[in-house]
Amino acid sequence: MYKHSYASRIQNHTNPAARLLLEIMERKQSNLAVSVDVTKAQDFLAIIDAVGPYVCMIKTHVDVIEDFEPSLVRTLQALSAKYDFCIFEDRKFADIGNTVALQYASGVYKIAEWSHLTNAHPVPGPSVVTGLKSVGLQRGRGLLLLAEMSTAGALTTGSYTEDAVKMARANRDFVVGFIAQRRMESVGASKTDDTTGEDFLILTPGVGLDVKGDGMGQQYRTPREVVVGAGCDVIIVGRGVYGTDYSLTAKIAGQAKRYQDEGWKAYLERLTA
Ligand code: 5FU
Repeated sequence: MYKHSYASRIQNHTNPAARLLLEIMERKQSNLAVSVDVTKAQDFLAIIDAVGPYVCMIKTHVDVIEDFEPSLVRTLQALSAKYDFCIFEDRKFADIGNTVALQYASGVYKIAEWSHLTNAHPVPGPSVVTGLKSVGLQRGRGLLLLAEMSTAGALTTGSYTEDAVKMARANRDFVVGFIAQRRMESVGASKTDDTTGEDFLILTPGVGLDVKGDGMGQQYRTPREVVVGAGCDVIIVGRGVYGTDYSLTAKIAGQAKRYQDEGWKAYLERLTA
């Protein structure tokens, strides 16, 4: 059982984005990230306004927003300061170093300017980290590698996952952890997760209290299964929080509080088990 508290782990990280996330989790007593996957800027902002008090992080897919304008990220940054949450653009970079550096810094979205954390598929090899790091490190940004996905039949297994962990170990100033379904410290190590002396942030999508899947390959586990059973740090919840009617902001806020409570209760259970 991984028993290190979020507060005690701040000192294990030099990366400013990793430290900020752990500080916010402790301050707000929240290990909940809400993934705001909607296509209208108005809905996007209304959901963030509703869930803001309950989350440590807002995860975005900024490229699905149909009426995107640069001012939207400035509003997002203002909400991040108002409600005290980190921003994680779930971009899943997966190209050669030079291209991902351009995609991260430039284009319509200029992700490096506003997103504390982003992520990358390990598939191109270490150069994907080199490219992103050349843009993000100087800005105090952090990277998560996709070591495991939540979908049925995902190819992110075995030696692929092990190689993702190796890539992270070689870049600990910038790679702060993983998108994964369990802890990763013991992967390729002969010790248990809590005795390696390493500290990766484990952010886990595929979390839901009411359903087990979405009919399109997504697989859900409960916050307790993810945090106590698998030792993960941050639960990422999308549709489980905001459903399909985005105008029901009081209900959305209630769901966010429900997931915050469940996630934090599970964390306390892990610490004291
Ligand atoms: F890397 C991953 C993964 O393995 N599974 C995911 O579900 C990312 N995700 C994201 O988390 C996905 O792109 C969605 O943005 C979110 C899950 O949303 P849901 O509505 O809770 O299923």
